[in-house]
Amino acid sequence: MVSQSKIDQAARLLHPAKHPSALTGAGVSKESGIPTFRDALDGLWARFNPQELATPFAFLQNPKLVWDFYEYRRQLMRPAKPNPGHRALAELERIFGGLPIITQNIDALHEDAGSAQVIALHGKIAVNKCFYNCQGDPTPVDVSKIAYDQNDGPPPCPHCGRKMVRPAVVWFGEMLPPAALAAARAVLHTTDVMLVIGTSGIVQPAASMPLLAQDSGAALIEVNPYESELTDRVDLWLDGPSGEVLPRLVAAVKKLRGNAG
Ligand code: BV8
Repeated sequence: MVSQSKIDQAARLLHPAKHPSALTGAGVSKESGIPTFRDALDGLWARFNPQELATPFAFLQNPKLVWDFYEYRRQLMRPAKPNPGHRALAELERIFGGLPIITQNIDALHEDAGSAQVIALHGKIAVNKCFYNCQGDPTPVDVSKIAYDQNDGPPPCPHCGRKMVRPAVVWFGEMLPPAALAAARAVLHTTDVMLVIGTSGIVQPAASMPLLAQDSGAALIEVNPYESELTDRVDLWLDGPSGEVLPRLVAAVKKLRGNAG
């Protein structure tokens, strides 16, 4: 359990922030029942490395395998609800009058929790598109409107007919959406305190973002039960689960603000 003195220390660091922000990874959704990337996915998928499935090459090689991998993860994410960690971040946004969240997650749980300023670096798993972007980048496809054999791999694109509809997420080896990158970069230049929550700090360019913010003068507060690639660079490490730590951090900030909230 993270000590109250460390929570209070983090609150003193966060309280005076004029432009607080957050960078989140899969760990913030762990307590919503969604396995992180580094967790061994259970059953069939324990045999595969997600990083080898989340690439355009894997999809070209075996569209059905990759499509089924995402259908499986959609099944895991569909019932998931925001946890107290997501809700605490939405409350901090209300307390500070704004708190942009740069997220690596594709589960949309920050939006579901009420956060209004979410920058989804890697897209959203609930959205699909034509692999060839045959009508322009991106060519969204609503698969709920397509009758297709669910055992037969990806549905056909309603425009070009090719059975290469894919999740609208950023795969390894693919560029991040320019609009998301630009929005994230604007945050990195202005933020004065960044919460770095539930990320191993391995995947680029997301993993460099806290360090770029720090170079621009931001203080970094990490929330993660385990050490990450960023821990030795942050100003304060709250070594506990975000669903437990973040609500305590909100309470400590509110206390400093005389519960004005
Ligand atoms: C790019 C969407 C330019 C898909 C994801 C060679 C060739 C090509 C590229 C590269 C290369 N070498 C390096 C690269 C760059 C590559 C990369 O970073 N590779 C890594 C593996 C080194 N990046 C890219 O390819 C990016 N694009 O660079 O374009 C380019 C283009 C061509 C050639 C060169 C460069 C695109 C990266 C985006 C990939 N898509 N997601 C999908 O989800 O299926 S990334 C995916 O993995 C996630 O979105 C997330 O970003 C990442 C997993 O990281 P985390 O979120 O941190 O999750 P993780 O499981 O790792 O950690 C969880 C953490 O939570 C842990 O620390 C744990 O302790 C903690 N935790 C656990 N419980 C809790 C908790 N924390 C709090 N509370 C808890 N309760």
